[in-house]
Amino acid sequence: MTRTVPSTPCSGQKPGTSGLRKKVKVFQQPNYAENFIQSVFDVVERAPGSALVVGGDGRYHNRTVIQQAIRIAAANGYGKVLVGRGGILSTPAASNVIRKYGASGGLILSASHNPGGPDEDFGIKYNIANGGPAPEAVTEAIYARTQTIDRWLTVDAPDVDLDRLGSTQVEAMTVDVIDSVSDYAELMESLFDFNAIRANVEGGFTMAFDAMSAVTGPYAIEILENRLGFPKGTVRNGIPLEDFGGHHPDPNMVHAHELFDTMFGPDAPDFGAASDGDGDRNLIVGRHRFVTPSDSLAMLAANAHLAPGYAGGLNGIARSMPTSAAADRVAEALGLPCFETPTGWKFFGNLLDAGMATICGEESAGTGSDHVREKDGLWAVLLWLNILAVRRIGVDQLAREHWARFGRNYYARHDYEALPTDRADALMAELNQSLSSLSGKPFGNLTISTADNFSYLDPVDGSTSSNQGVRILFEGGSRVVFRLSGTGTEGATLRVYLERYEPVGGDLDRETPEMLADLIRAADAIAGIARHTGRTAPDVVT
Ligand code: VG1
Ligand code: CO
Repeated sequence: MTRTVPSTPCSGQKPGTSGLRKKVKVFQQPNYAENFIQSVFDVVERAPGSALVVGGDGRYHNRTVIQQAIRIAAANGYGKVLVGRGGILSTPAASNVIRKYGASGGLILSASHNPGGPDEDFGIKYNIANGGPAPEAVTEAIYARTQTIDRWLTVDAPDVDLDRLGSTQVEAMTVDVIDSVSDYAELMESLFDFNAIRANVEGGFTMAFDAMSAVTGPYAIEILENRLGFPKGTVRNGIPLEDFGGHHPDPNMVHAHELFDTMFGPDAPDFGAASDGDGDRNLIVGRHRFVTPSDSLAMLAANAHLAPGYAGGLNGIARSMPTSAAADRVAEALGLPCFETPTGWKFFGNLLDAGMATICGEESAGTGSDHVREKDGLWAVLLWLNILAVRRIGVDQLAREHWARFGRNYYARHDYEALPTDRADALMAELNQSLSSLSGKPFGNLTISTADNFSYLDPVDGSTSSNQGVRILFEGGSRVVFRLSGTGTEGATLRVYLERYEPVGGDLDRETPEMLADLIRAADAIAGIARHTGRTAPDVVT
């Protein structure tokens, strides 16, 4: 029997770059999660009796919200809920399940790379029937609904046993607990040359994969160790923990420093990789060679035809605006269209659906393709393994050959975290006001050519997304981008993206900080970072 629970709107339920993210304590308030889930069901497109996918990254509070979502879905006329065993589905696996089983959408419960635990973060994201994050028009409709909601619907049913595979009835709705890993592993086998990778492993190729006690552990163990033959122990921190072992499950030099120590140590394996809380990000580091995510996108695009799933070539490449232009140079050389979108995977969905782009990427360690509609950490790792196995070279050599052919985009991102929101807003407001007067201005030996605030016109549906970050372009192709994060849960995070291009024949083998030193100084002079925030150095450099 459906029960109507009267409610009133909860403030602050506007989804950010990737869903609604708040502290667990906020989600534990009465009506908070229920209101949001009901608002989703009230506005999204779905036929009566359609299927919904539900799963998360296993963080604290995951199981509670899954049980809430199942009861609310049953009361709202869904015919079926597909849920990963133990409530676990990585973000790319959830995208795959939505597509494979023709679900009308899915709820992905994750705060991605943010820490987990009773005092840390939780999140809910809705993905549409193509398997991708809801586009802005949908997230805005959901937000509008959260502001007027006056009830949510539920049924009185016991919790579903999430640890036992198989079907259960919840009133008229079926709940299928499915194996989280097998569909995904099968998809990977259809895209990559597992035999070539296995042969490389048998020939002595070694790797270390850090699952960061997050969702990719079971996927990585099954694929890397069981199916590809890497020895047991190749996957480190492979058991998903509710608090990720107290760490930030963010695969970068700061939070995955143990992997870095291994990869830059004397006994480094050939290849190192890591993934984030929900499995959609990837870190690639070769023996004594870090590959920036922007470079990884370019290198994967240039070599993707070596994997069976991409043997026919690519339709196009898409990157988010702050991502370096390294991929643009590959697109140009291959005669492919290249798209520049705002930050966040939701902007790639239309391009992928329309067949205009095959590979997409973000500087934040997100890479993916048209195989699902999310970025996909293990996919990127497997494409790298496939390419290295076919070319029979190491990461360092591949990178050097790439730069010799395309030039090198030295790149770094500086994050200033947990800033008082008013100060971060003041910095951005002043910067925006100064844009029209910046052209032609010199900063040290750099001269600004143009400055603007990025606005995106979606070539597929004609929608416009404005205010997506300030771009300062210098003569000669260097660039600084400023934007505020849309995924944090404490104060504001300022992201400063720094990029300098060295052409073929230039200085291709230098250290990134020294190559970016002038740009770092210019960025502070232009935006007044120290003046506004009192900070003289970033908290995190990636
Ligand atoms: C960040 C990244 C962005 C990414 C988003 C979600 O957003 O910059 O590239 O798509 O996180 O990734 P923001 O607004 O904080 O800069 V995940 O792995 O957290 O789903
Ligand atoms: Co993520």
